Amino acid sequence: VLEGPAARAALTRSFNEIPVPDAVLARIEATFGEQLSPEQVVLRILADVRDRGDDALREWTEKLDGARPDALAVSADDIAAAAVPDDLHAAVRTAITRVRAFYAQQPAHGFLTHGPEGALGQLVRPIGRVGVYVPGGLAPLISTLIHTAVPAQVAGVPEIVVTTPPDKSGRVHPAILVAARELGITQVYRVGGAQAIGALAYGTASIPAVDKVAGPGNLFVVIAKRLVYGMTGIESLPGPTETLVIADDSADARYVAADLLAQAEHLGAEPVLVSTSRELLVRVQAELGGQLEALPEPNRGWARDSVLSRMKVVLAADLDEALELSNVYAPEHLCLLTRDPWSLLGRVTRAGGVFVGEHSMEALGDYVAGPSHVMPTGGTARFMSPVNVRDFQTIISVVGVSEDTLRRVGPAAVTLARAEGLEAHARAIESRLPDASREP
Ligand code: HSO
Ligand code: ZN
Repeated sequence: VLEGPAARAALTRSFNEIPVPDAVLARIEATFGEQLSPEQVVLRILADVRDRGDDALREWTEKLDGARPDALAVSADDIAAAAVPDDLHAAVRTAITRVRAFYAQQPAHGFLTHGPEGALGQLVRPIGRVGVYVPGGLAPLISTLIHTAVPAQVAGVPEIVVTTPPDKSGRVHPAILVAARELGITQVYRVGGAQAIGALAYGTASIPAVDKVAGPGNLFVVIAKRLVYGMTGIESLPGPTETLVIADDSADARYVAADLLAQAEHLGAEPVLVSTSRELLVRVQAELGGQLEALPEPNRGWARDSVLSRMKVVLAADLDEALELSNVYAPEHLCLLTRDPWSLLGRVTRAGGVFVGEHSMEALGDYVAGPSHVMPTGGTARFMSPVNVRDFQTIISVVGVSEDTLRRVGPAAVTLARAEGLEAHARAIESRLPDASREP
């Protein structure tokens, strides 16, 4: 249990390098026969996809995912035929409806002020083609497709391209295909990891290059997104998940433990518990042990790894200190399990999402609450936001001033242009100014 300055130090992140788990380094060595950094691996993969297109995608998929899909594109017939049990199909629809209703409320319009000044404003336009990365591997994240594609659709994006890693037999989970069909998405490709990001950035014979790539991924996906940024847009860098729970003595230890474990079962997750009550910490510890043992495999193993290797437990002097530590950490998810959770909201300055009270568990937010579960991780909540409508739009500035305005402010522009030594700028302005307002 950490306290005071030690707690602060443990929750302060380093942004000089992305931490690389030992298991990842071991896997790189096993795959490549030499110790490369994740960044070196990603550079190799990206260059290969850029140079050799689909052939490179097939080879990396075989090497890294152990699958050899017949075709990279999922056929229209396969998307049309995908079927899941009725309750799952209905749940997919519920999630889509609720996420759509949430983003329909996001103000995302431009403005154009007409007046004696003329007109100045901003046009808002949807991005043309967006690539959505849907993590697969251990858990096929059906909800991630919904939580990324729906805000893009609300923004007006006309074309969405989905990439997701295939399972060992080369297939995409039918529920991902059902969700794509419900969303009206027709382009789904069986490719994941850095190679998928490369395909979306450069384009290949089968996969079109996109204007922006969105969606969470593992360390390799995050690094690939950083490296292709500029060639294509990226929405943010969502990576391994983390949850910080603030609990006081009134919190129900069963819920605190359940919420920590819900995120701990994501591979590489970092659960953090900050409490003002030593007594609660003791109760949560007992609950965690019991609930962990009760989980089925393989989830128990994933959750245990997160709890044993990354979980942090902090005893805070009071709720003020708890919030201060949370703001330093800038968690992807902040869960408030306290007597009066709403009273804390005003002191939250850095987090991807805040989950207020025991009815608003983060796991609900992962699926059907409304806001996208794609949120900034790794402390990037200092400068990034959850996926939202604005991520999928651009702004175009509009300048259309009146002659009157030109006369009034033109001379200042001429002066600035000459101060910058840019004579042609000065003359372009001056040529439209009446002699009287010209500078001597
Ligand atoms: N909690 C994860 C998202 C997710 N959970 C998808 C379940 N499915 C990262 O925020
Ligand atoms: Zn989750």
